[in-house]
Amino acid sequence: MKNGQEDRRWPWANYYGPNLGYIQEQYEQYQNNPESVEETFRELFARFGAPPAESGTTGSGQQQAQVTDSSNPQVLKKVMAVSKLVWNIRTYGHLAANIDPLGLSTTADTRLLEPATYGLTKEDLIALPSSLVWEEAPSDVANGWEAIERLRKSYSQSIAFEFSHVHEESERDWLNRQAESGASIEPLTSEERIKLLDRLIQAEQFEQFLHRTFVGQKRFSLQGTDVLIPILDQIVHEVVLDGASHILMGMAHRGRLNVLAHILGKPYNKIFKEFHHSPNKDIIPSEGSMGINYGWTGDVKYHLGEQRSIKEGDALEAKLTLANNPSHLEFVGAVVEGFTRAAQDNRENPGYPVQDVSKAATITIHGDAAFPGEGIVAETLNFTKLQGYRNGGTIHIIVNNRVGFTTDSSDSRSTHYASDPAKGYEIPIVHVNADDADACIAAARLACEYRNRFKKDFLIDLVGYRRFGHNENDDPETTQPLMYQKVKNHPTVSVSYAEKLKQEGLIDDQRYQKMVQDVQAKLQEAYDLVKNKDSGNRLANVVVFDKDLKIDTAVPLPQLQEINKALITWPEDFHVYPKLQRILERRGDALNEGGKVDWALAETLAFATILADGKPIRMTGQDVGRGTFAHRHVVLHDSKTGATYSPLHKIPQARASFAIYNSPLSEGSILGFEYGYNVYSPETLVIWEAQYGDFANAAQVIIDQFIAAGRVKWAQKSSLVMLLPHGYEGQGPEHSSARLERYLQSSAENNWTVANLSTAAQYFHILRRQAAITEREEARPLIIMSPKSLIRNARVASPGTQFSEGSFMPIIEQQGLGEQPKKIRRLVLCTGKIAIDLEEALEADKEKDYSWLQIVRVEQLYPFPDKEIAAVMERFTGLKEIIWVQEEPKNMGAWNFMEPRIRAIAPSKADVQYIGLPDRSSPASGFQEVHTFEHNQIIANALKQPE
Ligand SMILES: Cc1ncc(C[n+]2csc(CCOP(=O)(O)OP(=O)(O)O)c2C)c(N)n1
Ligand SMILES: [Mg+2]
Repeated sequence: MKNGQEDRRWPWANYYGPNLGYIQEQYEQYQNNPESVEETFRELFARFGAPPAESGTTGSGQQQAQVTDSSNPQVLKKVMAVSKLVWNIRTYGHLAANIDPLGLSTTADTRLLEPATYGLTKEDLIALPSSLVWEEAPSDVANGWEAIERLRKSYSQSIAFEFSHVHEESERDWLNRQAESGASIEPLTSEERIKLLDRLIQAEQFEQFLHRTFVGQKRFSLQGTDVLIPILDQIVHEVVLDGASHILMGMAHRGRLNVLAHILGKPYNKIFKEFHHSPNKDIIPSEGSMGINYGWTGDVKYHLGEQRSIKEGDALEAKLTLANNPSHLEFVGAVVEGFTRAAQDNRENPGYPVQDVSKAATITIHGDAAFPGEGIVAETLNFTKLQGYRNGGTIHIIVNNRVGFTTDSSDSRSTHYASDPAKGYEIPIVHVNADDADACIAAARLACEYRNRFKKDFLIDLVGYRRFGHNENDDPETTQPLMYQKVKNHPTVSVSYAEKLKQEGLIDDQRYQKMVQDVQAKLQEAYDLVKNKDSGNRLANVVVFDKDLKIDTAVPLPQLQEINKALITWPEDFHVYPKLQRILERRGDALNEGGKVDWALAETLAFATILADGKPIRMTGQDVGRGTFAHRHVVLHDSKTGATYSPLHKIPQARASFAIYNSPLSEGSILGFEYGYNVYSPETLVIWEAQYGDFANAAQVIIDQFIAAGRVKWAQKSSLVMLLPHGYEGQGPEHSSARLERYLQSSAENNWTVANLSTAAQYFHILRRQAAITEREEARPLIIMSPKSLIRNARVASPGTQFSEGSFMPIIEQQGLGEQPKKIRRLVLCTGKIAIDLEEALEADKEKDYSWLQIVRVEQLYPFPDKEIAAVMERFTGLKEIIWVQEEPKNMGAWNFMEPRIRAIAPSKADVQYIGLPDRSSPASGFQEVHTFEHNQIIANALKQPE
């Protein structure tokens, strides 16, 4: 391959002798004064630079047409015009391609591909040497006209190339050469083509069998884009040959059963059994929702994932995974990217994990309506170059059936192609006609070759149709009558491909019939296996673990002190920003007698001790290196060189990797990625921090569909930590509430832990507890309402002994109150920042008699610590009131969750009441004074002695 440097010189290749001398003379003049030469020359020089000192060669050696009088400006104009034409063929040739099996597309404006548009005639082009027009023209291309014809054909067949948005010249060049020379898209051998036909028959017969056997059941058939199966065969085969030992796939409903059967190797009988098991999920509630089985709600068959081990020859083995998927289209893409990165990272040693992109490959399959429609797609494509998220190239396939449910493409996107969003990320795109199976395999090969060579994403836009309605109960003719008139009469791809092979003499009809019969027999055999048997149950063996996580998380003080010393040590030539250095060095005494450890140091100590236990950590989120509240500082920046340094990479105690990345400004894709990373590397403590807690609602789908319910739907374990800054401090509607109520509403079956903490030591212990369970049966996500101003509040800081003794406490009783249990009349229950506000108010009024009051901080809201709270209530025999006090409005915060739970354990003679803001539609006031007034009132009411 020639490099880009040489290519830029090509317009001069045919100038020699006096003509070259003339051009050189013109160039000299141009250098002195560009206006002094003809415009044509100006353009040529501006574009291609200086002509060579000596004449070049044509390079191809074929018989060339002659350029007559190349010094003539008219001729040069023609040359320029040809150059434009060639450029536009490479850029827009796809517009004239035959990629539409049904011929539905309105014809595109292809004038840019016509010589006449540039004032060129056939004769003009015949007069030009082919190599002037197309420098790599094969030897059988006689002249410029033939070169243009051939180039146009290369870009406008049933595989169409769209590469001009790839800015990297060497890559674009390589891609164009592949398109023009057919280098990676060589024709298949006869044997390969017969095998391909067999796969198409399998894909089609599988759907037809389901159609006949399970009448009216939804399966979201692949028919119309059946060739997806051999495309995936090819990609899987190639990426394994390229060294991937993990292949991670994400896809939605369309064709999923077919992919499960043929790519993931899920046995036909297992799939048939699932059809038997549940005739119509729409009208029969799942077992879980009727409360029959606990801990396993399950999911519909076209959402389930699968894993398979595959072999390529004797030496190569790979694990192929299709991710479990919710209905919410496209979100799984981010999760799968996380799987891949987890498979590529080596986390065994201190420092950042060491990534090997060749270890794992991602394939994500999209719908043509969903790809441009769902914003999560762009968020996920944005990973491609980011240090913390990139994965060496995802292969994307759009299963483009030209319709989304009942919506035409013209109503679902403003772009020409469904794939257009990928252009912004410079992802090469091929559009390929799903009826041309050979071209589809060529597209798959090109995708793999590109990915392997450049370690970047590639997209295949597989343009086909949908044979039935959105699902098999839908009649598509009511909404797409014209499309379906065509579909009805359109032969299936296996039939048309068989015809092609028959015409080419590769098979005869007898062989074809036998191939079909063999596949049908296999399907029937599998069906007979399950037909008469009890369908069995699909319930996974999900153990519902104990809600209490009693784990020793204390760390001896000397060990902590040693780690603390190492944390404020950095290389001598590293210049920590002086102001920050003073702050960090002050941490040195925190664990000594009389010292206190604040929130940030507690976190760093938790991280350091977790790393010392050999457990890797990955933390991401917006600005996490420093911390939104300028408190974390686990990534230091040299004030002179800008170099970065993380003490957590260098402390001698660390025995595993610590990954910390500032994330891009997205929540959905990032949270999805981190969830995926955690699922695929269960040994890792993965932490995502929201900038403010409420921004997590931009990732609501990931929370609801994956984090809350992944385990009961798919037996998919996760121990992801979400840090959500929460607390009412008068910052307005958006920066106050992390929407605690949303997490509590989805709390059930011990699906996760929800906590709102009031001391640094509690944070230390809960992080260590979480790290201890990541690989255990008890693993579950942890949602923390994390502090903002409390980060610097001395009341939250904890003495060293609280780290070296004890463990996480689900509730904390207020120090200094409740000393005479019998006198207690009111028990205040609360959580988080308001507990600190109450403590401050109590201290401000030290002289007052509070013997009638106790305050209990509910640090772990879910699982609800009923036993612990009940035990407190029992001690207070004269209890009259139990009051839930909160800073949030009544319809938000924890009240709705707490009320029935408190009532269930409250002594019958005690009243259960609420103090907090009234119902509100916006979580907090935009006016600081209003906030302060209302908040003070809540505190005052909570501490007001009942009459
Ligand atoms: C986030 C989300 N919104 C809406 C839907 C409902 N829905 C399911 S399939 C579908 C159409 C999808 O069209 P396309 O992406 O072209 O995939 P196809 O079904 O045609 O393969 C819609 C709107 C959904 N599943 N997820
Ligand atoms: Mg579609």
